[in-house]
Amino acid sequence: MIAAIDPLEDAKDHMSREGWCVVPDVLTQEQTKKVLDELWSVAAGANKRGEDTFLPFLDPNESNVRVFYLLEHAVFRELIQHPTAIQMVKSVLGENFIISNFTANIARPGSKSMGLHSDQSLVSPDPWTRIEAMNIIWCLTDVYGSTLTHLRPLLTGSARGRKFENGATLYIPGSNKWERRQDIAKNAKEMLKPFEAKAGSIVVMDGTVWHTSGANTTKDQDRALLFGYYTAPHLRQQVNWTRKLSKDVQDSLSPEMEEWLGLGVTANLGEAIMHLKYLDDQCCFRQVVALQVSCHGIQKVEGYTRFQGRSIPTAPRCVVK
Ligand SMILES: O=C(O)CCC(=O)C(=O)O
Repeated sequence: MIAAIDPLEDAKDHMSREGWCVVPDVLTQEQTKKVLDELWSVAAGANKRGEDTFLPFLDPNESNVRVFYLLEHAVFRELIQHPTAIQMVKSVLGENFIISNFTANIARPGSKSMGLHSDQSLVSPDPWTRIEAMNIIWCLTDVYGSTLTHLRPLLTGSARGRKFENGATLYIPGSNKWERRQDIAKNAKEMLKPFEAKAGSIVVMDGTVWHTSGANTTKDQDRALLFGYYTAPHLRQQVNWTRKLSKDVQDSLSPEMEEWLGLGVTANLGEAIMHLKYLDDQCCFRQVVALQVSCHGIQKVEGYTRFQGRSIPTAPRCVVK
């Protein structure tokens, strides 16, 4: 019997080996167009309010259009909690994560590469020994590129006809193993390869992969990508959502989204709640584990309680039979 192929399981497998994967057809053509239209409209609104869509510290010229604070808009709130995206996020970061940022980068013809970086290196110091950050990159246009542009004259047939470089994100294979800045290869620039994907796909990239935006060398094709940035809950978010999201939006959010955006009154209490128990209970816990093994007369009773909208195990209690 031929085993059924689960594309998402394949993607997760690729992810764990390479630090990235492509999941195709997450959005239909129609949905993709709707999101792209909304993106341009949000960008126009930002410009009208005098907000910058070009940041010189990020991009070498104004052909990159950056759109920030997408979560103020319903379409993008839907995307950040899209079930496929969340499934991929949980497969990398586990059940507990927060949303750090959600932005767009439209690389228009003439745009050039930003600085090489890994997303985790932007929010936490080295060594980066485990994955604590990741991006879900929504492709609103096809993205394609080639580091072999110089070979183009040598290509034949359809390969020659193929268009090169609409600014696909460029990444370095194996860079997810670099743990410190001194591990960055001297010839990093020559090692770059493009992520290629069709419009409507997501590229999932863990935060330890070193990458940059590609140069868009086409005459007339925009490359539009959204970057949904998720991290482990102990890393400070890039955006203070409490400050930035309007009251209307904050009031409309589900308890789950409130938690993912870190909008609760408490912030980094997760580990404290999980691991701080009264000393007597901690001693008892050890005893319980020991006694459970020998099937003695004590039971460990574990329950779950809600705290700040979150399910947490209660401290183990002992019941003497
Ligand atoms: O636009 C891209 O391809 C990459 C953007 C990026 O890595 C960033 O903005 O941090």
